[in-house]
Amino acid sequence: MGDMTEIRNIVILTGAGISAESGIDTFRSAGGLWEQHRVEDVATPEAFARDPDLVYRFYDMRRASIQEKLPNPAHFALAELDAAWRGNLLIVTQNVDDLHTRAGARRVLHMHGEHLKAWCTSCDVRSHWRGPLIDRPPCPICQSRSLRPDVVWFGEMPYRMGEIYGALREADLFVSIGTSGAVYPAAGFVQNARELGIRTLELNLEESQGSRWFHESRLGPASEVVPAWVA
Ligand code: BV8
Repeated sequence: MGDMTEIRNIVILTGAGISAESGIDTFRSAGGLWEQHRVEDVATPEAFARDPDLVYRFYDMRRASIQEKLPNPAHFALAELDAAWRGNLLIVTQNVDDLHTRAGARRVLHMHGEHLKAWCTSCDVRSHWRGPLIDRPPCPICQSRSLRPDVVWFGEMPYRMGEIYGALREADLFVSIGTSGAVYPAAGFVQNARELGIRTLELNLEESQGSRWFHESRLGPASEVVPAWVA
Protein backbone atom coordinates (compact mmCIF):
# COMPACT_ATOMS: atom_id res chain seq x y z
CA MET A 1 0.00 0.00 0.00
CA GLY A 2 2.97 2.27 -0.56
CA ASP A 3 3.98 4.66 2.24
CA MET A 4 1.20 4.17 4.75
CA THR A 5 3.23 5.17 7.82
CA GLU A 6 1.07 8.24 8.54
CA ILE A 7 -2.25 6.50 7.74
CA ARG A 8 -4.22 5.26 10.73
CA ASN A 9 -7.89 5.55 9.80
CA ILE A 10 -9.27 4.50 6.41
CA VAL A 11 -12.74 4.88 4.88
CA ILE A 12 -13.37 2.77 1.77
CA LEU A 13 -16.44 3.35 -0.43
CA THR A 14 -17.42 0.55 -2.80
CA GLY A 15 -19.92 0.49 -5.65
CA ALA A 16 -21.29 -1.97 -8.16
CA GLY A 17 -17.95 -2.15 -9.99
CA ILE A 18 -16.33 -4.18 -7.21
CA SER A 19 -18.92 -6.94 -7.76
CA ALA A 20 -18.91 -6.77 -11.58
CA GLU A 21 -16.29 -9.54 -11.91
CA SER A 22 -18.39 -11.71 -9.61
CA GLY A 23 -21.03 -11.60 -12.32
CA ILE A 24 -23.37 -9.03 -10.74
CA ASP A 25 -24.46 -6.43 -13.31
CA THR A 26 -23.56 -2.84 -12.56
CA PHE A 27 -26.23 -0.19 -12.92
CA ARG A 28 -24.54 1.53 -15.83
CA SER A 29 -24.09 -1.71 -17.76
CA ALA A 30 -27.05 -2.50 -20.03
CA GLY A 31 -27.55 1.27 -19.97
CA GLY A 32 -28.93 1.01 -16.46
CA LEU A 33 -32.01 -0.75 -17.75
CA TRP A 34 -34.01 -3.68 -16.45
CA GLU A 35 -36.98 -5.08 -18.45
CA GLN A 36 -36.78 -1.81 -20.42
CA HIS A 37 -37.28 0.17 -17.20
CA ARG A 38 -34.69 2.68 -15.97
CA VAL A 39 -33.45 1.43 -12.60
CA GLU A 40 -34.12 4.89 -11.18
CA ASP A 41 -37.78 4.35 -12.13
CA VAL A 42 -38.10 0.94 -10.44
CA ALA A 43 -36.01 1.56 -7.30
CA THR A 44 -38.40 4.17 -5.88
CA PRO A 45 -41.23 4.25 -3.30
CA GLU A 46 -43.50 5.65 -6.02
CA ALA A 47 -42.85 2.64 -8.28
CA PHE A 48 -43.56 0.32 -5.33
CA ALA A 49 -46.85 2.10 -4.61
CA ARG A 50 -47.81 2.16 -8.30
CA ASP A 51 -46.82 -1.38 -9.29
CA PRO A 52 -45.58 -3.45 -6.31
CA ASP A 53 -45.37 -6.68 -8.33
CA LEU A 54 -42.95 -5.06 -10.80
CA VAL A 55 -40.70 -3.94 -7.94
CA TYR A 56 -41.02 -7.27 -6.11
CA ARG A 57 -40.06 -9.07 -9.37
CA PHE A 58 -37.01 -6.79 -9.79
CA TYR A 59 -35.74 -7.50 -6.30
CA ASP A 60 -36.75 -11.19 -6.13
CA MET A 61 -34.75 -11.80 -9.32
CA ARG A 62 -31.66 -9.98 -7.98
CA ARG A 63 -31.93 -11.52 -4.48
CA ALA A 64 -31.97 -15.02 -6.03
CA SER A 65 -29.16 -14.17 -8.47
CA ILE A 66 -26.65 -12.87 -5.90
CA GLN A 67 -26.93 -16.13 -3.94
CA GLU A 68 -25.28 -17.91 -6.87
CA LYS A 69 -22.39 -15.42 -7.09
CA LEU A 70 -19.03 -15.55 -5.32
CA PRO A 71 -16.70 -12.88 -3.95
CA ASN A 72 -13.79 -12.01 -6.26
CA PRO A 73 -10.13 -11.17 -5.40
CA ALA A 74 -11.08 -7.52 -4.74
CA HIS A 75 -13.54 -8.53 -1.97
CA PHE A 76 -10.96 -10.93 -0.49
CA ALA A 77 -8.21 -8.30 -0.57
CA LEU A 78 -10.40 -5.83 1.37
CA ALA A 79 -11.32 -8.56 3.86
CA GLU A 80 -7.63 -9.30 4.44
CA LEU A 81 -6.93 -5.58 4.93
CA ASP A 82 -9.85 -5.35 7.37
CA ALA A 83 -8.50 -8.29 9.40
CA ALA A 84 -4.92 -6.97 9.45
CA TRP A 85 -5.52 -3.23 9.89
CA ARG A 86 -4.95 -2.10 13.49
CA GLY A 87 -6.36 1.39 13.01
CA ASN A 88 -9.95 2.31 12.21
CA LEU A 89 -11.25 0.97 8.90
CA LEU A 90 -14.77 1.18 7.51
CA ILE A 91 -16.01 -0.33 4.25
CA VAL A 92 -19.03 1.76 3.27
CA THR A 93 -20.75 -0.10 0.46
CA GLN A 94 -23.46 1.16 -1.87
CA ASN A 95 -23.98 -2.44 -2.91
CA VAL A 96 -26.86 -4.50 -1.62
CA ASP A 97 -25.12 -7.84 -2.27
CA ASP A 98 -23.38 -9.67 0.60
CA LEU A 99 -20.05 -10.36 -1.10
CA HIS A 100 -17.94 -8.22 1.28
CA THR A 101 -19.26 -10.19 4.25
CA ARG A 102 -18.95 -13.54 2.47
CA ALA A 103 -15.31 -12.68 1.67
CA GLY A 104 -14.75 -12.29 5.43
CA ALA A 105 -14.87 -8.50 5.87
CA ARG A 106 -16.28 -7.45 9.25
CA ARG A 107 -16.31 -3.66 9.34
CA VAL A 108 -18.91 -3.25 6.54
CA LEU A 109 -21.70 -0.65 6.45
CA HIS A 110 -24.48 -1.13 3.86
CA MET A 111 -25.61 2.46 3.29
CA HIS A 112 -28.19 1.37 0.66
CA GLY A 113 -29.49 -1.67 2.55
CA GLU A 114 -29.18 -5.36 1.72
CA HIS A 115 -30.86 -7.79 -0.69
CA LEU A 116 -30.86 -10.52 1.95
CA LYS A 117 -33.02 -8.54 4.36
CA ALA A 118 -36.76 -7.76 4.34
CA TRP A 119 -38.27 -4.75 6.10
CA CYS A 120 -41.74 -5.04 7.62
CA THR A 121 -43.58 -1.75 7.20
CA SER A 122 -46.04 -2.83 9.91
CA CYS A 123 -43.72 -3.66 12.83
CA ASP A 124 -40.67 -1.89 11.32
CA VAL A 125 -38.43 -4.90 12.03
CA ARG A 126 -35.80 -5.98 9.48
CA SER A 127 -35.36 -9.75 9.13
CA HIS A 128 -32.84 -11.86 7.21
CA TRP A 129 -34.62 -13.01 4.07
CA ARG A 130 -33.49 -15.23 1.18
CA GLY A 131 -36.70 -16.14 -0.67
CA PRO A 132 -39.11 -14.19 -2.89
CA LEU A 133 -41.40 -11.50 -1.50
CA ILE A 134 -43.87 -11.31 -4.40
CA ASP A 135 -46.22 -13.83 -2.73
CA ARG A 136 -46.53 -11.45 0.24
CA PRO A 137 -45.19 -13.91 2.87
CA PRO A 138 -46.00 -13.12 6.54
CA CYS A 139 -43.49 -11.08 8.53
CA PRO A 140 -41.61 -13.53 10.81
CA ILE A 141 -42.18 -11.13 13.71
CA CYS A 142 -45.72 -9.76 13.44
CA GLN A 143 -47.17 -12.09 10.75
CA SER A 144 -48.54 -9.12 8.77
CA ARG A 145 -48.05 -9.28 5.00
CA SER A 146 -46.20 -5.96 4.78
CA LEU A 147 -42.66 -7.00 3.84
CA ARG A 148 -40.63 -4.90 1.37
CA PRO A 149 -37.01 -5.21 0.26
CA ASP A 150 -34.70 -3.66 2.88
CA VAL A 151 -33.08 -1.56 0.17
CA VAL A 152 -32.78 2.26 0.13
CA TRP A 153 -34.67 3.53 -2.93
CA PHE A 154 -34.11 6.82 -4.74
CA GLY A 155 -35.59 9.60 -2.65
CA GLU A 156 -35.08 7.63 0.58
CA MET A 157 -32.44 8.48 3.19
CA PRO A 158 -29.45 6.12 3.12
CA TYR A 159 -28.64 4.26 6.35
CA ARG A 160 -26.25 5.38 9.11
CA MET A 161 -25.15 8.63 7.46
CA GLY A 162 -24.06 10.09 10.84
CA GLU A 163 -21.70 7.14 11.33
CA ILE A 164 -20.29 7.57 7.83
CA TYR A 165 -19.60 11.31 8.21
CA GLY A 166 -18.11 10.61 11.65
CA ALA A 167 -15.70 8.06 10.13
CA LEU A 168 -14.80 10.51 7.35
CA ARG A 169 -13.96 13.23 9.90
CA GLU A 170 -11.47 10.84 11.57
CA ALA A 171 -10.03 9.44 8.34
CA ASP A 172 -6.51 9.93 6.96
CA LEU A 173 -7.34 8.14 3.69
CA PHE A 174 -10.52 7.84 1.59
CA VAL A 175 -10.54 5.15 -1.10
CA SER A 176 -13.37 4.81 -3.66
CA ILE A 177 -13.65 1.50 -5.53
CA GLY A 178 -15.90 0.61 -8.48
CA THR A 179 -18.36 3.48 -8.45
CA SER A 180 -19.44 5.87 -11.17
CA GLY A 181 -19.93 8.75 -8.75
CA ALA A 182 -23.45 9.19 -10.15
CA VAL A 183 -25.52 8.75 -7.00
CA TYR A 184 -25.59 11.05 -3.98
CA PRO A 185 -24.86 11.36 -1.12
CA ALA A 186 -22.17 8.65 -1.74
CA ALA A 187 -20.83 10.53 -4.77
CA GLY A 188 -20.20 13.54 -2.53
CA PHE A 189 -17.99 11.73 0.00
CA VAL A 190 -14.80 12.48 -1.96
CA GLN A 191 -15.60 16.21 -1.86
CA ASN A 192 -16.20 15.96 1.90
CA ALA A 193 -12.83 14.20 2.18
CA ARG A 194 -11.06 16.90 0.16
CA GLU A 195 -12.60 19.65 2.31
CA LEU A 196 -11.28 17.76 5.36
CA GLY A 197 -7.78 17.62 3.86
CA ILE A 198 -7.87 13.82 3.57
CA ARG A 199 -5.81 11.91 1.02
CA THR A 200 -8.12 10.44 -1.67
CA LEU A 201 -7.58 7.48 -4.02
CA GLU A 202 -9.89 6.10 -6.71
CA LEU A 203 -9.66 2.50 -7.97
CA ASN A 204 -12.00 2.07 -10.93
CA LEU A 205 -12.24 0.46 -14.35
CA GLU A 206 -12.43 3.84 -16.05
CA GLU A 207 -12.70 7.56 -15.37
CA SER A 208 -15.75 8.30 -13.23
CA GLN A 209 -17.88 11.40 -12.68
CA GLY A 210 -15.83 12.05 -9.55
CA SER A 211 -12.31 11.39 -10.88
CA ARG A 212 -11.37 15.07 -10.91
CA TRP A 213 -11.78 15.19 -7.09
CA PHE A 214 -9.24 12.43 -6.36
CA HIS A 215 -5.52 13.01 -5.69
CA GLU A 216 -4.91 9.77 -7.59
CA SER A 217 -6.93 7.37 -9.80
CA ARG A 218 -5.67 3.88 -10.65
CA LEU A 219 -7.68 2.46 -13.55
CA GLY A 220 -8.22 -1.24 -14.17
CA PRO A 221 -10.45 -4.14 -13.11
CA ALA A 222 -11.04 -4.28 -9.35
CA SER A 223 -9.81 -7.88 -9.14
CA GLU A 224 -6.37 -6.57 -10.21
CA VAL A 225 -6.09 -2.99 -8.87
CA VAL A 226 -7.51 -3.68 -5.39
CA PRO A 227 -5.19 -6.58 -4.45
CA ALA A 228 -2.28 -4.58 -5.93
CA TRP A 229 -3.19 -1.59 -3.73
CA VAL A 230 -3.66 -3.72 -0.57
CA ALA A 231 -0.35 -5.57 -1.08
C1 BV8 B 1 -31.21 10.79 -1.02
C2 BV8 B 1 -30.24 0.49 -3.86
C3 BV8 B 1 -32.05 12.48 0.31
C4 BV8 B 1 -31.30 0.17 -4.85
C5 BV8 B 1 -29.43 2.57 -4.70
C6 BV8 B 1 -29.85 15.56 -8.43
C7 BV8 B 1 -28.58 15.83 -7.96
C8 BV8 B 1 -28.04 15.18 -6.87
C9 BV8 B 1 -28.79 14.20 -6.24
C10 BV8 B 1 -30.03 13.92 -6.70
C11 BV8 B 1 -30.57 14.59 -7.78
N1 BV8 B 1 -31.81 14.10 -8.00
C12 BV8 B 1 -32.07 13.14 -7.08
C13 BV8 B 1 -31.01 13.04 -6.28
C14 BV8 B 1 -30.84 12.16 -5.15
C15 BV8 B 1 -30.58 10.75 -5.61
C16 BV8 B 1 -29.51 10.69 -6.67
O1 BV8 B 1 -28.33 10.81 -6.37
N2 BV8 B 1 -29.96 10.48 -7.92
C17 BV8 B 1 -29.02 10.38 -9.01
C18 BV8 B 1 -29.59 9.41 -10.06
C19 BV8 B 1 -28.81 11.78 -9.60
N3 BV8 B 1 -30.12 10.06 -4.44
C20 BV8 B 1 -31.03 9.52 -3.61
O2 BV8 B 1 -32.21 9.52 -3.84
C21 BV8 B 1 -30.46 8.94 -2.33
N4 BV8 B 1 -31.21 9.49 -1.23
O3 BV8 B 1 -30.62 11.61 -1.68
O4 BV8 B 1 -31.97 11.09 0.05
C22 BV8 B 1 -33.01 12.64 1.33
C23 BV8 B 1 -32.88 13.73 2.14
C24 BV8 B 1 -33.78 13.90 3.11
C25 BV8 B 1 -34.80 13.00 3.28
C26 BV8 B 1 -34.94 11.90 2.46
C27 BV8 B 1 -34.03 11.72 1.46
C28 BV8 B 1 -30.63 7.44 -2.26
C29 BV8 B 1 -29.78 6.81 -3.30
C30 BV8 B 1 -29.82 5.31 -3.09
C31 BV8 B 1 -30.55 4.67 -4.24
N5 BV8 B 1 -30.38 3.22 -4.13
N6 BV8 B 1 -29.24 1.26 -4.52
C32 BV8 B 1 -30.89 -1.01 -5.68
O5 BV8 B 1 -29.72 -1.42 -5.61
O6 BV8 B 1 -31.76 -1.50 -6.40
S1 BV8 B 1 -28.34 3.41 -5.69
C33 BV8 B 1 -27.68 2.28 -6.75
O7 BV8 B 1 -27.18 3.00 -7.86
C34 BV8 B 1 -26.49 1.61 -6.17
O8 BV8 B 1 -26.63 1.31 -4.81
C35 BV8 B 1 -25.38 2.57 -6.44
O9 BV8 B 1 -25.23 3.45 -5.37
C36 BV8 B 1 -25.89 3.35 -7.61
C37 BV8 B 1 -25.10 2.99 -8.81
O10 BV8 B 1 -23.83 3.47 -8.56
P1 BV8 B 1 -22.53 2.54 -8.72
O11 BV8 B 1 -22.45 1.62 -7.58
O12 BV8 B 1 -21.44 3.51 -8.92
O13 BV8 B 1 -22.74 1.66 -10.00
P2 BV8 B 1 -22.62 2.15 -11.49
O14 BV8 B 1 -23.14 1.06 -12.37
O15 BV8 B 1 -23.21 3.53 -11.61
O16 BV8 B 1 -21.05 2.31 -11.75
C38 BV8 B 1 -20.23 1.17 -11.72
C39 BV8 B 1 -18.81 1.68 -11.79
O17 BV8 B 1 -17.95 0.55 -11.69
C40 BV8 B 1 -18.49 2.37 -13.11
O18 BV8 B 1 -17.74 3.53 -12.84
C41 BV8 B 1 -17.63 1.35 -13.86
O19 BV8 B 1 -16.62 1.98 -14.62
C42 BV8 B 1 -16.99 0.60 -12.72
N7 BV8 B 1 -16.66 -0.79 -13.06
C43 BV8 B 1 -17.35 -1.64 -13.87
N8 BV8 B 1 -16.70 -2.83 -13.89
C44 BV8 B 1 -15.63 -2.73 -13.07
C45 BV8 B 1 -15.60 -1.43 -12.53
N9 BV8 B 1 -14.65 -1.01 -11.68
C46 BV8 B 1 -13.70 -1.90 -11.35
N10 BV8 B 1 -13.64 -3.16 -11.83
C47 BV8 B 1 -14.59 -3.61 -12.68
N11 BV8 B 1 -14.51 -4.86 -13.15
